[in-house]
Amino acid sequence: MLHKLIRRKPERQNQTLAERISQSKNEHIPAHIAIIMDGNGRWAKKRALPRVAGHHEGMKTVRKITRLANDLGVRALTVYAFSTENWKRPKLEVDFIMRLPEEFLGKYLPELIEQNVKVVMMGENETLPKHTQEAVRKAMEQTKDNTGLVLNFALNYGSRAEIAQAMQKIAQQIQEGTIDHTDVNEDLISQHLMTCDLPEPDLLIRTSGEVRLSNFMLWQLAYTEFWFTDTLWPDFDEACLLDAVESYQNRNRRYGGLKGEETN
Ligand code: V07
Repeated sequence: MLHKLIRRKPERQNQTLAERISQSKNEHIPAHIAIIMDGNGRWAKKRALPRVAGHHEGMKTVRKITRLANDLGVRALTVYAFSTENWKRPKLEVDFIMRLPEEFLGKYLPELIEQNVKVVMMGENETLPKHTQEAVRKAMEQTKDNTGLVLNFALNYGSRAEIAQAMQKIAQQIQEGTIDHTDVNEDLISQHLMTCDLPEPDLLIRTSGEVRLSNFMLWQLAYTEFWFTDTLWPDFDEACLLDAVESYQNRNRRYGGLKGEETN
């Protein structure tokens, strides 16, 4: 009893990053983290910079967070880079954003390869600019055999469209007679989503104070823990990711014995 009071773990906020990382690794690490990277425009506005400066800074955050997630042993990291709604933004802003995959990969693909990261994307590829498609295609090709973190870019992605597309594929198979309508169950639907090769997200992070899903992974997030923060995406750093992971681990520890009972 007494030793618990005297030899308490140091407060996590006073620990160095390295200490927090190694402590987190001793506990259950979320296998899949999904992130809605919000607040790039607001970050720029606060500095009287153009919105695109915020998107550019946000791109550097993706690199930073990928490196830490991989180091922690996270298996998959999905980042919402561009939604089907984002086409409504001014054309010049969209044109700039669509150059970011090339810039990101031009700068960071060598280190992603070095870190054994596998790059994949989900979303409607065909309506992206050709130069964007080509950059992403090359990165996926060059990293396809990597066995470390899967870095999944949601690019021109919308969850309802994804579900509708899965339904079309399933309906077609029923019509062709390769499956029966009674074969349609949760597993079959999951297998037809763009995330069919990934575990379901354990942790969803949304930055910038917005508390909604915005058509992101609606099916896949059914049992996911949510972490919302006011931090703007360009300001989101290693300590912020550790805050989210530690909170996930605390919840897990608290409810660990009650899986499937009070947690649903
Ligand atoms: C984008 C930066 C992050 C904040 C959110 C909006 C802007 C990295 C990529 C990317 C995508 C595919 C890929 C490699 C990198 C990216 C878009 C926007 C469209 F293979 N950041 N980033 N793509 N932003």
